[in-house]
Amino acid sequence: MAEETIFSKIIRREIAADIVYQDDLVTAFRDINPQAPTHVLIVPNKLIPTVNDATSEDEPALGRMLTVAAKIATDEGISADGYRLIINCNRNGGQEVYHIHMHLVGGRPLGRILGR
Ligand code: DGP
Repeated sequence: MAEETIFSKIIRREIAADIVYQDDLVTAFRDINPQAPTHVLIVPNKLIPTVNDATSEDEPALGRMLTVAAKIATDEGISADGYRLIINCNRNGGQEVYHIHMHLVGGRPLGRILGR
């Protein structure tokens, strides 16, 4: 069994977070250290540590993460100008919290995909 992270406690509302969306499969909440005017994390309610651990059974939740991202972008008023969705995986990907999460970042021009 993978070890729970702080995100499981946020999903269960045991610790505070600014939750902007939640349903049976996913939860979305504002990043504690925002990198742009909009910075929301979208996570599966089920603990899946990394993209490497995702299985075909997880596809409904993983697909929901994308459609919820689009909904939140619309709610935030950034869908027309655009935004970026990022999932980091393991050390070289810069993953810090081992519960899959998609960063939804926008509200300003983000430049090229990889900073140097
Ligand atoms: P990553 O590097 O992709 O694993 O990003 C982890 C993100 O999680 C990072 O941008 C900060 C955010 N984060 C970490 N702990 C908390 C927390 O307790 N609450 C919230 N809202 N965000 C957190």
